[in-house]
Order: sequence, then C-alpha cells, then structure tokens
Amino acid sequence: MRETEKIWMNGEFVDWADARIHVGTHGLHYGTGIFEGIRCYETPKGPAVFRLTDHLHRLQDSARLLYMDLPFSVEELRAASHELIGVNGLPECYLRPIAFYGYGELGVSTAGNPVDVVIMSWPWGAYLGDDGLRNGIRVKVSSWKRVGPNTFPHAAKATGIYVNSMLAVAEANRAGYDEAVLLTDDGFVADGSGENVFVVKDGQITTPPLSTSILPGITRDTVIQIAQDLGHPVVEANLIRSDLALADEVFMTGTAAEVTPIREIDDQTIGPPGPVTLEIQKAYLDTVRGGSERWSHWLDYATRAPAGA
Ligand code: PPE
Repeated sequence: MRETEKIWMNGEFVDWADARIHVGTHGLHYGTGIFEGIRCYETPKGPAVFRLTDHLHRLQDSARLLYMDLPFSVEELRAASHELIGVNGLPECYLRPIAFYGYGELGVSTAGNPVDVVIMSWPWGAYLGDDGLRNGIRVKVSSWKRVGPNTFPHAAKATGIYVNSMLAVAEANRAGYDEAVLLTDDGFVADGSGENVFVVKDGQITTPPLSTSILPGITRDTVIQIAQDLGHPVVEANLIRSDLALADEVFMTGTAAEVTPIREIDDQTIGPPGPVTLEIQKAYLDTVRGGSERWSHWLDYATRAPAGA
C-alpha cells in the first residue's frame, strides 16, 4: 500500500510509521473489530467524500451489533476524516476507519478492554484492476458458503467475518479467477468477497435481498437509486447460481470495486461489459466525481484545503 503522512488514532494525528498497537490487542486475537471503506474523489469543487455520514452511520450500526461503545460520535469521526484528508493532502483517497477492542485483558469476553478508533487514508486505484473495471473480470462461485444470519450479524462490517471472504477469494485466486461469489447455505447468491452482485436479464436488473447474509452495501444502495432514476428499476430477489451463468450482464458493486463488470462466471462466458452495466458504471463514476446535480447531496466536500495548498 502507498504510505501517507499521518494516521488518526484515538483523536490524535500520528506519523504513519508510529501508528502501532500491542500484540495483546483483543481485536487481533478474536477479530473483534468493525470498519468502513470510504472513497474521497477529486471533483470540480475540490475533494469530496462520497456518502461519508452514511458510512459512519453503518460503522455505528456495526458497533451496536458487537456491543461496542464507540468513543467518538459520527460528527467527530466526520470531522476527523476531513482533517486527515487535509493533513495528507491527497485529492483522491480511500478512507479506512476501524474500531476494535484494544489492549487490556485476553480472553474472549471483551470486558476490561478499551475501544480503539483509527482512521487511515491512502490512494487506492481500481480494486480489481484497471483492465477489470474496463473489460470485466472472471469470477468463480466459491465452495465456501456465506456465513448465515444466525452465525454472524452480517449487517455488521466486522473484521472477523472477513475470514469468510478471505477463504473465498483465496480459493478463487488460486484457481486463476479474479474474484469469488459466495452462496448461502440454501444456494442463493449472496455477495462477492468484497462486493455486492447485480444481474441483468431481459432488461430486468435483480440483486439479492439483504436477507441473503449480504453486507448492506452503500454502493448497492447508490446503484439501486441511480438505476431507478435512469429508468431501470431494480428488483431485490433471490438468485441461484444458474441465474448468473444465464444472465445477459452481471456486475459487482462496492466502494473499492465501484461498478465492476463480470465477463465470465465458472468458465461460462457472459460477454464484454453490456449496455446496462456501462450506463450504470458511467453514471456512478460521474456522480462520485461531482458530475451530477441530482445526487450532489451525497458529496461531502472537504472542509480544509489540502496541505501545501
Ligand atoms: N459485500 C462485502 C462482503 C464487502 O466487503 C463490501 C465492501 C461490499 C459488499 C460493498 O459495500 P459498500 O462498499 O458499502 O458498497 N468492501 C469494502 C472492503 C474491501 C476490502 O478489500 O477491504 C470496500 O469496498 O471498501
């Protein structure tokens, strides 16, 4: 990763190299952390963070699901995010707020541990590669199932749950694919290791409902609204594996992945990025870079000039 100057840790800016934690940290041992992934884009009116408060509200929801008291409010974390962007002076960056049970007592119970909160920011290009964003990626349905709703509160973007994603993407990558799609135990399409999934068939766009153990993606919500506005209503309905293979178009959404077309699933050709995918991808990238008046309320403009400006 590309290092930047400062990291915000529990209310202070520390040098990148000094942002350390103790090896006895509870979150390291038991995966008891929650996090967010947010992008800041360069726009004609300066850097703007996309749907910042929505991401921070999801962080708060994740905390609640892990019985965690966040020691900072959404407003404080919003201000800290803007300050960090200013301090690091990057017009475009990815923001990674993370909160975790810290150093105090080991043992699975979180009693006796503080909650530490950190925000990192660094430049992060196309998550699945520039070529993937342009020409589409090759995906494999994972043999690992998405954790069920009574195994893990999937609405929480919690660190520990990502072992599920890590196994799926490791399996896919080792078999030569770019990304994995996970199914639920019942065989319904859930999400990618770090993205939500959309299918286009005979002009109808469908995405799995929140009950299929997916992360309630903010990009998913953005795309549903943008697509609807473009005259493509999105249906939230269960999909099975063969719906992917027989689709006219399939794409994935995520803060990191943005709108990434899928050109092949399990060695079945879907084809190059189709017209609906390209229309939505363009509208999404225009929106996040300030090109749409209609959705300008989603842009949270930096309150401070970048360092050195
Ligand atoms: N599902 C999963 C499992 C997931 O991790 C993400 C985000 C999404 C769906 C899409 O959510 P949203 O970003 O709100 O649209 N994955 C984040 C982390 C990726 C990583 O490798 O780290 C992201 O896109 O930032």
